[in-house]
Amino acid sequence: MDTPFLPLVLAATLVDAQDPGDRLQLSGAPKEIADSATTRSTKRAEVTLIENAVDESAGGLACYQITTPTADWFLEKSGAGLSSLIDRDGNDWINFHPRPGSGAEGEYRGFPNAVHRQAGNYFHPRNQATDPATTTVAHRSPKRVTITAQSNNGKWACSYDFYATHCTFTMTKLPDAMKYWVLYEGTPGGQYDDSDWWMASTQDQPLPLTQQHSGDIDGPEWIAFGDRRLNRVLAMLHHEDDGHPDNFYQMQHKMTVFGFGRAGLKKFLDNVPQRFSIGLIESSNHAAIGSQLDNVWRGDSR
Ligand SMILES: [Ca+2]
Ligand SMILES: [Ca+2]
Ligand SMILES: [Ca+2]
Repeated sequence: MDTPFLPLVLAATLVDAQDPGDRLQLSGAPKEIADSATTRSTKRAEVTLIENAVDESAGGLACYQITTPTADWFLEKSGAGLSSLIDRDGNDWINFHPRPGSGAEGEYRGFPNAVHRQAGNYFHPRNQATDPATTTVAHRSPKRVTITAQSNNGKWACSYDFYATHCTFTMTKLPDAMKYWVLYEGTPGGQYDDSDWWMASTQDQPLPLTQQHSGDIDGPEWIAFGDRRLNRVLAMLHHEDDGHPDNFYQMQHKMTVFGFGRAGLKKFLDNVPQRFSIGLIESSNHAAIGSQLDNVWRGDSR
């Protein structure tokens, strides 16, 4: 151990100079300095999991909290759905709350809200209608956290892969003759505004949320939601293109209702596995969003 002692200021400077993902070797430094530097580096560059978190904005429900450089994610444990997605400025783009009767102001919100009256209601942050699921931490590394879920009736299963840039939801099991959809019911930029906007792979100019979309999105299937106060979007990518409707409308000027494989209350997705990524991108430029989805999100791997 010939490495010279690193003063705290120098150690911190070196950590700040590191590329994301790189670890500084602090052998020889006092343990508390090394631990502090590692914690800071990890928080900036990697995917971290708190297994026993609480989502205060979702009525104190028990959650997994996943912290990444782009977002803080809250996965509600009993329903196995996302209840909050917090950006760097503290805005919650999902904004779920379970209060009965709150409707589009709270209890309807979430992602992916995938199983609706198909041998139960599953993979929705828990509201009064959600049936329980069981979740398991299947993988945990600096680059990825994977949480799997199975409905307690044993008929449905899915997984969530959290990466530094996005989360990929994969439906892995469905019962015979049942169908599902994958929804974003939330609040662009932290609250619904009529001036919030959307664009899609085949819609390169922003349209206000008051303008709906009906029908299939041509491949690559993606949609993005923005808020004019922010140079940032929430994007969703369906990795497997299909011809099923991907409809969007706003509900009561309180939340988005977007669904891959949805028209009205009809579900269309009928096979597994299918993958759906969601995340925040620090741009509102159509080409830049498309490039991030093609070059980064689509290339994620286990
Ligand atoms: Ca907004
Ligand atoms: Ca399509
Ligand atoms: Ca489609």
